[in-house]
Amino acid sequence: MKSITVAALTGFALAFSAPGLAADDHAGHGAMHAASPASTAMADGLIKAVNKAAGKVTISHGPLTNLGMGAMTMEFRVKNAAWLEQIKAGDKIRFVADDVNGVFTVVQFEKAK
Ligand SMILES: [Cu+2]
Repeated sequence: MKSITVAALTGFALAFSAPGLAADDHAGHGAMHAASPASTAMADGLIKAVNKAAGKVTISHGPLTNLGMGAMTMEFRVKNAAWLEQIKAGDKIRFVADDVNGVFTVVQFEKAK
């Protein structure tokens, strides 16, 4: 089930990354892992704090190319509050974030080693 979801996301990235990359070509192509749609979709993150009451997680993240964001530490909502039970400060994850109604939200994640 999980691998199916990842495959679907990768397919989504493949379908939409080409025009996006062309439009953003001037904005720092070197920062991206060029020609790798999978790494464009999944960013590296280090969990700094989990706030279950607020349904939010603070992540020190690598570049989020789909959001035009460089590496930084910031708070995200999570799509599924149950995910907050699966992560804790110090965990490394790979994740996809998106702008959901103006709120940066983790929409997919997996534990990283
Ligand atoms: Cu950020």
